[in-house]
Amino acid sequence: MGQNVTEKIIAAHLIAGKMEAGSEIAIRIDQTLTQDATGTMAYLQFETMGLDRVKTELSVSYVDHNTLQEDWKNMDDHRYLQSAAARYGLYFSRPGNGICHQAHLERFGLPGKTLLGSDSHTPTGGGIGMLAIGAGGLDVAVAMGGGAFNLVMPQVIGVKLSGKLPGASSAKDVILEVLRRETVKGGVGKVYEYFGEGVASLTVAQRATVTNMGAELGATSSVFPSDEKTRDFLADRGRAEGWKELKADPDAAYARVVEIDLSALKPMAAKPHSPDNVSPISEIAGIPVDQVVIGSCTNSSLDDLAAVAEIVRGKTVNPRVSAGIAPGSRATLLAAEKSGVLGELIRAGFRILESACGPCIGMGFAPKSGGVSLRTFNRNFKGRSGTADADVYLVSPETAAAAAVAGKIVDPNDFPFKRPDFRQLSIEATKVAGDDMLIAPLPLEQALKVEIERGPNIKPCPAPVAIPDRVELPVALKAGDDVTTDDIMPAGAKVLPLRSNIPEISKFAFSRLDADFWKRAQALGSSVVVGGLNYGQGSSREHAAIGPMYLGVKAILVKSFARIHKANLVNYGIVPLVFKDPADYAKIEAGDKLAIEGIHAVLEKDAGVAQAELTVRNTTKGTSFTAIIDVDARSRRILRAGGQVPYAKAGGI
Ligand code: MIC
Ligand code: SF4
Repeated sequence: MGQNVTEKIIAAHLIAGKMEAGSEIAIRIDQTLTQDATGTMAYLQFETMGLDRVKTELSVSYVDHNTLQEDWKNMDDHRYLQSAAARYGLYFSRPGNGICHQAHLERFGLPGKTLLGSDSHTPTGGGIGMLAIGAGGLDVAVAMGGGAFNLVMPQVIGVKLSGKLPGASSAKDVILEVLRRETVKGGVGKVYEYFGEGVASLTVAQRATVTNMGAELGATSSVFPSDEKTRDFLADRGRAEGWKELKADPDAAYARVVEIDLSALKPMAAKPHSPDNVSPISEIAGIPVDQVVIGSCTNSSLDDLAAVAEIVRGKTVNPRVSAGIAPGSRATLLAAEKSGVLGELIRAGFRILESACGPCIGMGFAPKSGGVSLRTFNRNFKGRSGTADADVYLVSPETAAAAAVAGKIVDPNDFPFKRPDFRQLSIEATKVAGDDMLIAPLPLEQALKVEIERGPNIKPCPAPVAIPDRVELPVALKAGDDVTTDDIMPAGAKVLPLRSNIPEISKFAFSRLDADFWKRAQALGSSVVVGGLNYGQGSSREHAAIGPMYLGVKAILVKSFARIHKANLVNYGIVPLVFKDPADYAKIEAGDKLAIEGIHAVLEKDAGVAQAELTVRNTTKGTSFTAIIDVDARSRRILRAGGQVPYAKAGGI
């Protein structure tokens, strides 16, 4: 039988395992990317491997998250990253060059390659036909060292596109429709592969919007075929030789097919506080808007900025709206300048923010208290904007622009609109932007002489300790469904500068849910956290595992996990447990003590997940129930060793 695109890329990179959905596989990684908020930990871990140079085809270290330099901390991180890149043979993308996913797509993305990135939106690369996967920094460090990436062979879901986007409907509306149907839990263990005649009408930038926000499905990745549009994208950037065609065989199969008629898509929004809480704009039209922000790795291409400029042309941002734009990359910013798009935006009253993550990660531009903010971003979890009681709606650039002018949510089709084509200008701007803000890897002899700069903000990562065979753990916190990594370890201007300092950042663990968590957990010594469905959705930040680990959390017991967070827990020695019967969740209260025995024997069993059951006794209530260690046999060996670093040191692969 024929293969789909996902299977073709995996087959070409398979090191171990069988390509059967649900089996453990290991794949070779061609490229890696890191960003500054996760990068310091990744390079600190890479340093402990004792290698002279990265072993990938290409590795890039980006600085795009922590660009607010309130004091020396972020700058210390940047300098550490720059010197580590020079020392170990990586490209370094200087702050200002752009958001990692946008900049990587434009400069390094190649169809058919594998990319592992320490950021959950790494699947942006799927827009150009890469198999691009988000992971914790430690997994990326292993890949930089030439190690395989271990994962469960995903189910491949086909998304069949037909028709063409009408009027002011946008790529964002495609992914919002997928989220509406599939939900934020729907994608766990899956790759969404787009196919059908509708694909040809979408530019690579539009495809990348779709694959980027596929992360919100909880999916392992999302991917488009590589076709003429992909070739044009590469050729426009002087990289035509990197193109190759990649499409599913005519008899390829998908586990399931989702059909979307692009011509029937209307502008939509994800309402507060979840990316899958999607409604057509017609149902929420009229809601007064206080803030509009265009940008983030989802919607910050020249196509996006130009669409906004078209809608606001000759008009002014409504007096009740504070509007901002953060272009995705320096090349985009230059193209916007050359094409007159930037001038039109400035004239209309947009505030121009730097080419970085900025407001998406709560780095400035927080909305007013109780305010309504329309953002072209990918996440609207409560409080992520920096304002706890703000209502954030995720929309397309077209919808955001219309609201900026109208001062309320309106259908962008109410405005005269013709989608502009600035391909030629984009080509010129790319040439002008060049590689000036990218520092290329040094030759080995020079690299070996580089001294790594370690300012006082750079603290080594504390080592995990293996779980004992028998534990009695008090429940330090009982949380509900859909706990996000922003709940477990918030970001924002206050916390992000502490990403390289675990003892300090740990004080913010679970602070969104309970400000005193860190004190209580520390006083308890060892503890367990209980949660509901889809625990750990959102970001790849391993700080959401390292922080709790540092505070003595030994296990997390929930109804289900999000993929990347579960892998991060394993890497840092925290045991991920799921209730065999979800009804047992209701029988536990915060403060109860849970006793588990015979943990080591279960961790040592070499068979599948079904073998990994444990009896948990609630010694406070005098009840007992079954929990499952919800990971494959290799991950159980890692847990037995106390985490990925001790496992690798002991020769584990
Ligand atoms: C995010 O969007 O939450 C981030 C910041 O980009 C994260 C990474 C991080 O927490 O550092 C992500 O999505 O992985
Ligand atoms: Fe940056 Fe936001 Fe994209 Fe995360 S989602 S990489 S914070 S722009």
